[in-house]
Amino acid sequence: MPRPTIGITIDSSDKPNHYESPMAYATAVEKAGGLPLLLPYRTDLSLIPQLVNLLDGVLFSGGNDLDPVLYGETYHPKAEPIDPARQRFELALMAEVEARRMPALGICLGSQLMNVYRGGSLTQFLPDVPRDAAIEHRKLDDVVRRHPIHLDSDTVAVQAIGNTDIDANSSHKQAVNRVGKGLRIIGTSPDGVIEGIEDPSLPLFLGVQWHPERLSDEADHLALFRLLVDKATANR
Ligand SMILES: [Mn+2]
Repeated sequence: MPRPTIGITIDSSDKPNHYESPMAYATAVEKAGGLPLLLPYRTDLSLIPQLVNLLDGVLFSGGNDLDPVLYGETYHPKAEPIDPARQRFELALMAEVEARRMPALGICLGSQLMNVYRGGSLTQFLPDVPRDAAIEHRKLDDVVRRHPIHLDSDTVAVQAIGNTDIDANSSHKQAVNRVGKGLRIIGTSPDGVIEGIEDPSLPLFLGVQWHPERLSDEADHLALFRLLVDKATANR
């Protein structure tokens, strides 16, 4: 049987007028049994339905910071703004994917997009938020940090991973604040930062704040891509 096709959103490059995509996303999808297909965001929005016709599932990838005007704020001084064209495209793509009940996995920015798309808000800069035994969630000085995440047992993520407690990487300064409509929190770090959300009423609408694609040689993290591929297979 042919593999399910998983669309992967992409980013802009520091080089003007160039797209960029960390290879780890496509590699993880392929390793999990999917056929990866990169989605160029300068595509006219009217072509999104035709693009989605090609797909069985979508991976909303990482990137820079959403425009906080979407949740009634202005950019934090430390913000690294997303290309507005990418934001526009991905919001329209998410609406199409949701309307079709197509399986979707959001990673980092992708999970933040899911929350903001549903009317939620973000904490723009975690170091501003006082909390007990605060963990550094950012990648600083090229040091990749890891921290535990506790996942709710009653979630598809835990069914797929087979563990409620995982060791995840952390490379983010933002996180979900007010949870969007129809979403629920599926996991938190020991200092209370929201690390995952889902809409349990859809076949798969799951967002994670960590970067499983960079850990696809670890079973707990590859499991999320297997989940996306399995749901995409079941849904076509
Ligand atoms: Mn984290």
